[in-house]
Amino acid sequence: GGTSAGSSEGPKPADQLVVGFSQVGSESGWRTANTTDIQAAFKDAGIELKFSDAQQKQENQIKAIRSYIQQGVDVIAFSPVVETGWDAVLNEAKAANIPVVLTDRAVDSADDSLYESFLGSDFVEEGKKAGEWVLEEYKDSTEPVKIIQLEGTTGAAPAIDRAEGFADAIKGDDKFEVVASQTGDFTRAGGKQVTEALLKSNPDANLIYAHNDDMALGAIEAIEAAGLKPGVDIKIVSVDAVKDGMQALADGKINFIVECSPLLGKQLVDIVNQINEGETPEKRIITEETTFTKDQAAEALPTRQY
Ligand code: GYE
Repeated sequence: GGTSAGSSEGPKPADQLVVGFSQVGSESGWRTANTTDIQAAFKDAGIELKFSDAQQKQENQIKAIRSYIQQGVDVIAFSPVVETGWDAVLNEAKAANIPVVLTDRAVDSADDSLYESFLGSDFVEEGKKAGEWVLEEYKDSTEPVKIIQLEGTTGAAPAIDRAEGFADAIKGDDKFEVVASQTGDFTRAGGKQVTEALLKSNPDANLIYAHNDDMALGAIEAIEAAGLKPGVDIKIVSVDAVKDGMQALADGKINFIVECSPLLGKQLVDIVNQINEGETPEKRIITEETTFTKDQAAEALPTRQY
């Protein structure tokens, strides 16, 4: 145990700082890139990073956070697998005087003194961008557009918010109908399985909106197995823009991708340094992101980092 960073004793040298990071899991290409980037950034900064993988289970994250509290780390960072249920453990961190930083995903807590800063994307905006593409793509069509939604992990901020932003964007026009919506847990296997089942009950679906590329890639397999052409018979829009997703977009199997950057490592190190210096980091830091069409994906692929 010891004194936490940014205490009255002043900042610690980088090589004496210890940060505990509880990662969601390794469910997707996005997550793998996020883990790699965070580990590399702390290595570069010469700051020790204790890392644990919660395998998409909240109980594992709570255990990891408790263990970081017990070890008296200087800062705890974590990407909450779901939004709710964090108040107890975050109050324990607060009582131990250990600052907490949220990366990537939000918590749904009324008390925002339980964390110093939240670094990550605006998922509602991402969903909105996906929906706006759909509006544009079908603007000349008078036929109904039947949409299957592949949701991310139930209760996770990106699943809740990407559904909300998308629904908001398309709600003005009755021709758009979400005929089925189920979770594929942000995994390729989940996306494949759910698409297989939902194509049987909705053979006339026109479009799949996947909350991440991995589920879209699983959907592609299911569509092909059903003898249909992904990107043509059934259009696909997804979120992330990881390399495999971008390749499928360049190949015409996905039609549009909204970017969600996993490269949060450098900014997380900056926040940790600010806390260590006794400064107050910004409460909400939003990642900058773009969108990709087929041609833009082909152009970006050769230099894509993740
Ligand atoms: O979009 C998905 C991952 O929380 C933004 O989690 C992240 C999401 C990302 O599994 O691929």
